[in-house]
Amino acid sequence: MIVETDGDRALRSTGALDTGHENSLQSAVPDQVHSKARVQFPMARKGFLASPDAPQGVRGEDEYVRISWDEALQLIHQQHQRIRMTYGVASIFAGSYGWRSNGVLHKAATLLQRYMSLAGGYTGHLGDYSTGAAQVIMPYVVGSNEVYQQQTSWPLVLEHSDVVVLWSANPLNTLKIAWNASDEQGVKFFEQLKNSGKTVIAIDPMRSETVDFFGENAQWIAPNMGTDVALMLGIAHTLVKHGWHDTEFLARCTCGYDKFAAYLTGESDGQPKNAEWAAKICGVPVQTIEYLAQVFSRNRTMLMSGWGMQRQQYGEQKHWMLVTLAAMLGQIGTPGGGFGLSYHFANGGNPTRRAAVLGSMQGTVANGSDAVEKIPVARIVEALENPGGEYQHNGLEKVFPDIRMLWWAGGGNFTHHQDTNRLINAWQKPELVVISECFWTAAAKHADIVLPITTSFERNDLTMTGDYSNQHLVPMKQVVSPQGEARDDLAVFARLSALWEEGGDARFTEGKTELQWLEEFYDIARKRGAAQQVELPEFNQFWEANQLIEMPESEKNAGFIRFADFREDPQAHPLKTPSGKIEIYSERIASFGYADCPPHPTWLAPDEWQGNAQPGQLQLLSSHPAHRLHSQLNYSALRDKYAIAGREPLTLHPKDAAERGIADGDLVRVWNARGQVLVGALVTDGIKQGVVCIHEGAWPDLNNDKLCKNGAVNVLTLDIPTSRLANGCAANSSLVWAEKYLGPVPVITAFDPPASS
Ligand SMILES: Nc1nc2c(c(=O)[nH]1)N[C@H]1C(S)=C(S)[C@@H](COP(=O)(O)OP(=O)(O)OC[C@H]3O[C@@H](n4cnc5c(=O)[nH]c(N)nc54)[C@H](O)[C@@H]3O)O[C@H]1N2
Ligand SMILES: Nc1nc2c(c(=O)[nH]1)N[C@H]1C(S)=C(S)[C@@H](COP(=O)(O)OP(=O)(O)OC[C@H]3O[C@@H](n4cnc5c(=O)[nH]c(N)nc54)[C@H](O)[C@@H]3O)O[C@H]1N2
Ligand SMILES: [Mo]
Repeated sequence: MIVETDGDRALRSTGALDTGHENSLQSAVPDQVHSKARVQFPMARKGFLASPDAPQGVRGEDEYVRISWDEALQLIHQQHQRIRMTYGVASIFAGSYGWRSNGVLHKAATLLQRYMSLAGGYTGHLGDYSTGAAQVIMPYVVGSNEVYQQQTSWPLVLEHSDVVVLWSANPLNTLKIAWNASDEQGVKFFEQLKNSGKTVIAIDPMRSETVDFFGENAQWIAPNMGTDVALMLGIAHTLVKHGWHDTEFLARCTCGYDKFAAYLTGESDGQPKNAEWAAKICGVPVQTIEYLAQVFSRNRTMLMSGWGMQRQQYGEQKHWMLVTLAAMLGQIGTPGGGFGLSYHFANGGNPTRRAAVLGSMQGTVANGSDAVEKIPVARIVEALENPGGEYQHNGLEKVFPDIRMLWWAGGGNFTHHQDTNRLINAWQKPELVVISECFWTAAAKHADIVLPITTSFERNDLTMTGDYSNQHLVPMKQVVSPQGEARDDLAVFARLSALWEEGGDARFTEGKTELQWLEEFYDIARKRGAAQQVELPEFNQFWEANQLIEMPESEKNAGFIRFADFREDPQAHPLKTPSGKIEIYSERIASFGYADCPPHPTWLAPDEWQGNAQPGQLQLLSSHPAHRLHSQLNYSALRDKYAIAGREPLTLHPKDAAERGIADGDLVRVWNARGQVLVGALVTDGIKQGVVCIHEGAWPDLNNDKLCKNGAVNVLTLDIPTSRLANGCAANSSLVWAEKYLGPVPVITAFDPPASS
């Protein structure tokens, strides 16, 4: 990004890479840095300050008091020591999950863990909210996670694929970000695809930004939410019916197909999973299912899948069945055929460069401790509710630790976690909650101590673009001074390390300043680059120049085909599965005996879905927002691009709107037994009837009636695991009611700092 400044304030920002596609998220820096929602000073909750050993009051209802940095850090240090001594290492939760800000040095959660590793360990987390189900099931099926791996290269897709299927994927929107900086190349490839005349099919209950982008060049097929496994089974059955499946590939490269086939034909349970059966469940007509089977099997077909459909109850089944379908089509390992689970994320498929890759900050100090315990990331509330409780995870018997202290740095857990009201109750349990934040998020407003942190524009850092491509090495020079009393996470944890033990700060920082760290990470890149004949200038020269460096292309990588070696010779290049082949039936998963994760892909009806909705209930989709990164920038002027009647939009079908007397632009109350939110109606035929969408990421803002004035979707979502295999986030599995809102119109207070004295 390029930021213009007058030395004091950030004035304007734009993307540094000219792609011809505006990325709205790159335009909001001035709003971000100078927002009135910034935390200006260290603050403590009144009821906590009154008796820190035995905090009083209710988190979320209390006033805040300004304190000095010294007071804040002393208080944290004393309580951290007390709690660790009294309840043991596992009582300290530092599994702080979240997207933080970009950069190889100022990584908030990593720095928190580094401090905790010096202090003797902590409870951390397993997995993530993004691909909770897919990343656990895929290793059983193909021996690798697939969701965070380089994809068959785009040039090959453009050359060889005839059909590209976007299954639960909205790349136009989700490619705006990457875990590193975005290399911004993905949309260009989708543009070439659009202009190529190839068949593009989008399978999504919502007509996404991507479907709109393709316009007449894509077919949009809208299944009921959560029913993709049934749809895929219907397609698979049709393949078998016509003998269109690739028996040679199945025999040579997969194992367990026969057991799955018995289920598919109904031999094992009496129910053939034919197109008629599937159509009733997924709401896609029989002819369309047959058409898909025909088109997929007669053409070179790439199934590009996003992740929204696995962020659901039984999410594990989705990509297992997708891979099974791809195996039946027999095109895995061909240029342009098979499946890919990361074309919509981080510009997967943009070929990897010959690159000088930066080093980065590590979460453990020398001779430090690691996490002593890890809980599946999306089970945090269950853990708080049920200390000592036994649970299953991925074939293991586990026990929830007794968490007494929680620290979040770089994550927005009050927006990212499901069932906010349940979270707020569980959140009262710990003895100390610390939040390191740039903004007064809902989590900050439910903390005991809030520490004001710099944004990435107030400090120096480095990054690569492209999680897979390593296309550029980028300087991230400080733009403005720290706002208010904000400090870097690095400085905060170095100071706390000094309080923890003599010389702790030197142990934490290894005696290096910010710029010395950056020089070290840069020198690692220089060495790595040299091994690939990529030369970088000296650090000082690079830093002075303040220009990104583009890495050279690699012809070899531009020809990368996922699973090509395996396809050619499965014996010589086995997968890392027990059989070395694609496992359509998994003996290992069978051995766990989980009813919620059977040993081959299976249609399981969710607890809350269209099939058991009461009259008037709608399925709730919470896809990722176009003009935010989750909760980040919710306060910014980008809001004008999406707000309806000043609120978070509720996308709903004209028939669903008419049945409820709701018109476009009306205020709507959406509720279920878990909570209620206020939103603005966006009435459009761009969504499947019976499904409504509220994008994830609006900040919770509950009034006295527990009505969320700001439309935070997780007030409504169900907090259950995908299954006991992965324990992933299952946000997209909820039913809601909706009605036109006629009550007094409350003012949004989400972005106001809390009351203080
Ligand atoms: N209903 C529903 N819920 C979902 C999802 C969904 O699809 N539906 N998606 C899930 C997914 S995939 C994800 S990844 C999560 C995302 O959840 P998060 O990653 O937690 O979301 P962010 O809003 O990016 O939160 C990052 C926070 O870090 C703060 N921050 C930024 N930089 C710094 C820094 O340098 N230091 C410190 N201390 N703080 C910083 C920001 O101000 C912000 O509050 O949400 C999940 N929740
Ligand atoms: N602009 C922007 N980009 C982002 C993010 C962001 O917050 N903002 N977040 C980033 C992060 S952390 C992640 S994990 C990724 C998320 O990437 P994804 O998980 O792929 O994104 P989602 O928007 O949750 O879902 C993608 C599509 O799946 C559809 N979908 C949902 N349920 C179903 C279903 O049951 N069946 C079918 N067929 N389709 C379904 C949704 O309508 C949506 O269009 O995006 C990343 N990119
Ligand atoms: Mo994510």
